[in-house]
Formats: sequence, structure tokens, C-alpha cells
Amino acid sequence: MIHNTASIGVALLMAAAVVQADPLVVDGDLSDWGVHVADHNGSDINAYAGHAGIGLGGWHSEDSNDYQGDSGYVGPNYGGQNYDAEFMGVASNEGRLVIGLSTGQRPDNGLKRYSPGDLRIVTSAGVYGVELGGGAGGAAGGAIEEGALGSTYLVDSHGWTIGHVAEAGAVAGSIWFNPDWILDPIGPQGAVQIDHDPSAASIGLADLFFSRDSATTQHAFLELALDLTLFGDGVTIQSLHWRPSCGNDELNVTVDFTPNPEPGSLVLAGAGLVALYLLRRRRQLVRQAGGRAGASGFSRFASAPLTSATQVVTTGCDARRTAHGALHQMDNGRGASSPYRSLPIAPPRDTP
Ligand SMILES: [Ca+2]
Ligand SMILES: [Ca+2]
Ligand SMILES: [Ca+2]
Ligand SMILES: [Ca+2]
Repeated sequence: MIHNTASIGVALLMAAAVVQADPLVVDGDLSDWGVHVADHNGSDINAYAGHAGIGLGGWHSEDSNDYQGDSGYVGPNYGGQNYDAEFMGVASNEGRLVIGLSTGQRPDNGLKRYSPGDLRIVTSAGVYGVELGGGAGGAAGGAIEEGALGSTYLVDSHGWTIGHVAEAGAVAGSIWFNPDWILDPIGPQGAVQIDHDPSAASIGLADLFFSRDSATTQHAFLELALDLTLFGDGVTIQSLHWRPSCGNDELNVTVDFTPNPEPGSLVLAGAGLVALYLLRRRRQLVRQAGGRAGASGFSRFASAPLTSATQVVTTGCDARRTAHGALHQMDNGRGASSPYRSLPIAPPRDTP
């Protein structure tokens, strides 16, 4: 009986440490996020209220009219459906930081007029960038996958994309720590593309799939996953940001993930396991001595280390995630602290 109880305690600890989420698949299909995207305003993005079981930390949904032309306002600037950043979800899923994104993209323009910015990840230890790749187009193009050529798009002072530089040393999916950033040329200026240093080396490679226009005729989907061990012990992942390289629209998601426990927390977790072992050992000694410690007495003693250890393993991500998920629905996910809410609207750009 005592042996069984201790085993159950250890099993509970292990179960708490490996709480399983439904796996998110990096395939450019956002149905695993609970997002349904369809052409001609058939998407349900603006009604998105989260999706259980995937470790969702936050999201930003802001789907403007799919029929809007180049002069259509998408906020903080203009550009219509071609530049409508529609959805970004961020999850801690199976040991990965997973991002799912939907953006408007007209297939007749290809990448000639559609140049994706790179992904910014702000943490307590600094800013990471993920190169999202792409190349010059002008026609409908295929999907961009991990390892494809990276790109730096050249954008003029009016926000027009006027060319690109292929980044052979910065392939699609490459992860960079504290890179320089190229700003959107029109205010409110924001960091949109990694300014690659040819002498720098990436610190890792994310799983990446960018559908471009291969899934629907009005949208592109971007899905990527980074190994959470990439971030140091105790480092908190705070927010993620994406814009087209011209900065017409933007997606910002605040999260609070601390995926790797700090050393102090590991000590606490270890202490819990040691306490369980000592408890089990003590009970065995009592039995050997013919003692009569009852099951109820054992349970009271066991409850302290069990509770302590369980709290340790759930504090990192799951416990904080719940509170933040609800916040990001406010104001279509932008939140009251957005620096762009009260700024004047910039003049139209990217209009022929
Ligand atoms: Ca997917
Ligand atoms: Ca749209
Ligand atoms: Ca939008
Ligand atoms: Ca880039």
C-alpha cells in the first residue's frame, strides 16, 4: 500500500511534468489552431476565441475586408487585402514555440508586391529574429520551406518594394540573436526585416512552412516552430511581432512563457523527489520495525512534497498562460498599450 502510494505520487509528478498538448503541425494549415480561413470574407478569424489543448499563449486577430483594394485601410496604414495581416497565434507546444500566421496575398502579384518581413521575438534576454525568406516574384509562387533562400527586400521611402537581395547565408527559418533591424520607411516606423550581417552566424533553424498563395487565392499561411531549449534557463518569452516589409499592417502577440525552469526551481523540484524517496524509505523502515503507521498518517505527510513539486513543474508556462490568453482578445488583440493607437494615420502607400 505504501509502495503503491509513493509510486502514484511519482507518477503524478511525472504526469504534471509532461502535460501533453495536441501537436501543432508545421504545414501551413491553420486548422490545428482552430482557425478557418476562406476566400471572399469566408474566414472566421475575427470570431476567434482561442483553441483548447494546444498550449496557446496568445493571439492577435484582425482580418480586414478581403475585397479591399490597394487603398483599403488595414491599420496602421493602407494596402488592402494584399497587405492585410490577419491572424497570429503563439503556443508552447510539445517543447516548441509554435507560431501560426495568416495574411492576405493576391496571387497575381506574387512576391513582386508582397514581401514578408521577418519575425521578431522579444524575450527577457534580448530580441531574436527569424528569417522568413522569399525571393523576387512578379507571378504566383510556390511555398517557402525551411532552408530556402532568405531575402532582404528593398523598400523605397514611399513603402514600395523595389527589389530584393538574396541572403544565401541567412536561409528561411534561420534564427538570429539580437540582430540589427531595418525599419519600415513610413511612420509609425517599426522593425520589419533583419539587417543581416554577412559575418554573423545564425544560432539555429526553425521548422518553417510558408504557403504563400498555394492554399487559397487570397491568403498565405505561415507556420513555424522553434525548439524551446534555444532560450536560456529562466528566460521569459514576452512578445512576438510580424509585419509585411512595408509595414502596412502588423500583428503583435504578448505571451509569458518561461519554458526552462531556473536553477532554483530545479532545486525545488529535486527536493520534492528527494522528499518522496525519503518518505517511501521511512515507511519501509517502519514496516520492517513492525510499526503501525496508518495510511492516513502517510497521506498527510506526503501531501506537502507532492504539492510543492507539482507547483514547480506547472509554473513555467501553463499557470501564467491562462491569464494572458484572455487579454489578447481586447481591441482585436492589439491591447491598450499599443504605441500605435493614438498616432495619426499615415498616407496611403503601395498604391499604383
Ligand atoms: Ca498546422
Ligand atoms: Ca482579410
Ligand atoms: Ca489586419
Ligand atoms: Ca528577411
